[in-house]
Amino acid sequence: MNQKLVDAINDQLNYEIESAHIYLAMAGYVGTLGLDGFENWLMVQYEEELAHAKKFMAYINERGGRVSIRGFEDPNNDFSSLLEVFEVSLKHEYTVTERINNIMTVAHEVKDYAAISFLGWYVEEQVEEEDNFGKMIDKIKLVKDAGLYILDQEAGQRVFVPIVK
Ligand code: OFO
Repeated sequence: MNQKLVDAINDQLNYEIESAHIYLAMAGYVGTLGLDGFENWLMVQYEEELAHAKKFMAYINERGGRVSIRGFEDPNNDFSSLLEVFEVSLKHEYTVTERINNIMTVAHEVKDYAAISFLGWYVEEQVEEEDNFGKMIDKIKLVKDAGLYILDQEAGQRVFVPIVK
């Protein structure tokens, strides 16, 4: 695989692990609010991000590239509300979408059609990620405090579904 493309995918692999930590910190904060369901929801998000990272890692290896794992800055652990957590998350997902699109641009530049096909999964996944967070923001705004308990029950039902290739 073209080295520029390997580097771009490796960079995103690391960003997915960083994303996992961002959501882990959010889950910790939400747990202190007594919202166990939302804590579960964000822990599922944490697992999803790790799965995204593992999928990138497997692909680099499959294509004969070299993976390089890096460290990253501490995630934010201080928020003012559940709504803020989800608003920050949606912004984060917009950034991820932009990053995936940029990798797709590199894949097109080097005419790596296999990588274009592989990256298509992430393009679709980002549509789902943005939708998940966007809808939850709408619901949180709608229900206010009384309904938050019911929404917390719903969030508690979220289950991590492993990626099937
Ligand atoms: Fe891996 O999509 Fe969210 O960050």
